[in-house]
Amino acid sequence: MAQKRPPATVDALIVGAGFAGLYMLHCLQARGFSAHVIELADDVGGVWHWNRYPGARCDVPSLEYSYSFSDDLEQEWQWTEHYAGQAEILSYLRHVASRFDLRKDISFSTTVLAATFDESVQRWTVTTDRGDTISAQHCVMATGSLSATRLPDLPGIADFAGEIYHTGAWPHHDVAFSGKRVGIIGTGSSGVQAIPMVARAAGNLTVFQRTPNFVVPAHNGPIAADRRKDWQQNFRDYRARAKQVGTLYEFSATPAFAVSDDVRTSEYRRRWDKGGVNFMHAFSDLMTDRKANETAAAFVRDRIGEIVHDPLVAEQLCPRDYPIGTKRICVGSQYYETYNRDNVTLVNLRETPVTQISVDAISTGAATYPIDVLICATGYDALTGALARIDITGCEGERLADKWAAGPRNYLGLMSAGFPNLFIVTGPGSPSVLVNMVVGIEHHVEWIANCLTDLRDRAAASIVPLPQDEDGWVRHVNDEADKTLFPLANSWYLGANIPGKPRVFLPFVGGIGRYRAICDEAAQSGYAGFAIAPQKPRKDA
Ligand code: NA7
Repeated sequence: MAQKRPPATVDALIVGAGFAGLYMLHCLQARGFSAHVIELADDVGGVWHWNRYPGARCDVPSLEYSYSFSDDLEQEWQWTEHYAGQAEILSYLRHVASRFDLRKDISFSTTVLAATFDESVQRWTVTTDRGDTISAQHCVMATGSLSATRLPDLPGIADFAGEIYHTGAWPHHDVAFSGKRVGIIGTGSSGVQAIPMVARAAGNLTVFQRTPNFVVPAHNGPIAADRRKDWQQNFRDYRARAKQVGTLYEFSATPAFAVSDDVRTSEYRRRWDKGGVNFMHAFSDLMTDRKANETAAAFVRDRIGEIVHDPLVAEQLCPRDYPIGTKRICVGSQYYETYNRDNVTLVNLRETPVTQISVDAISTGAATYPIDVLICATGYDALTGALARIDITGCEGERLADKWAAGPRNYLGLMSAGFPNLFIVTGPGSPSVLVNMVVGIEHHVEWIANCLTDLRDRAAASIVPLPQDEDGWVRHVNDEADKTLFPLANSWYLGANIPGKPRVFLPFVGGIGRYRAICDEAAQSGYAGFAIAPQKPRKDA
């Protein structure tokens, strides 16, 4: 099918047609800007286009993991389950694209290769793999926080001759598991969701686990009629609160040791029985006090011991060397129960690392496992990976990749000094993956759209953060992380999953409410911390 080509000149070029890119396009068009989206995939959806692995679903409740900008959309779209599956979220995004007539301004199946800032005209020149060259006053990177997939660098993996899939780049055809010997590497959120589904379908399943994760039950199901009615009547209040807190969990103001052991355990039990990430908000100090955190970790380990029949397997599944929540907590359905199945084997790679992958098997020091289908649930180059795949060059020929070689540097997570008119949605230095992504996205998109409108009103050519304010923000992001337990885990929040990636805590842990206030203040103060350049008078004027 012939693809729509981008215009040669545009006010704003947006990269990515997921939740962020679609809303950015809608917002800018509503304000009278010319805007165009370049999207790698052949349709909208972002990560929900790619993550089609069995069991893929969002672990933020669907009523909240959706746009709040349109009351009509809110009322007309009916989510079926408390936690929506991938197919339903993708249908929603397709519906949004059609309802707001967005596809006409999206070039699909097109990869942005490079973006270069031309200081003489204060514009970006963007090139694509289809030979397009676009001149844009502004560039918005809506490239996703968890979109740059990563295969494990295990010896011999390139020799494997069976079917091999990454959960984040799943094929669009059905994958047949029946009677097959399936191996899965990785036990993060994606592995935890896929493992029970694949175990039911496969001949046998071998799970290769490097680090066990804490998994709380989802207890997913249809949205109850009274819940739906309550949401439809009160959604404005709920959405307003979500803008301050992210997801509407039951946040506790009580420290873990302010209550008796019995009261604490029954609170964990109540939240466990209810399901979801809400578990992590049982007490106010779980992410700041190691001993408090350990009470929650011990509760989950006790549940693992109860659920998993084989005590040796249960022990292998128990995380012991990092605080709960410092690697992203997983939400599962029948995850631990799956290890009671006769056709499931757990291999602990800490004890017996992979020594060789051959054409049809994975070997560890202790055994060889014949494999027909290999699933890599091995995660992403988080927050910076998708940006790093584009060759971005700012003022004085500086490349973003070089500037960020020792860790990302930006102001408010939104813009980087030396790269005028380049905006990043939910990137490093913003709350990003620590809050409901859609809440974060709506905030960024609206801030950027307001900023572009202010610039137009002032007849300004460009905006760029000041280096000293950027330095202050980078320090603040690190200081905030250091007040928490997060730095104690080797997580992708710190880039620890990518060999050679600098160990820097990437998202802003200070909360979306505080972050929102800081960004609002920057805008209301006339963009303190930024330099705004006027348009140069035209030669013919
Ligand atoms: P994650 O959370 O990064 O999980 C990746 C898993 O893969 C994790 O268990 C890793 O172990 C494991 N892994 C990665 N590389 C290897 C190698 N080389 N050998 C063995 N095991 C490996 O990615 P997900 O896709 O599950 O989830 C990402 C987020 O997407 C999720 O939190 C949601 O927000 C959506 P490790 O822990 O590094 O030892």
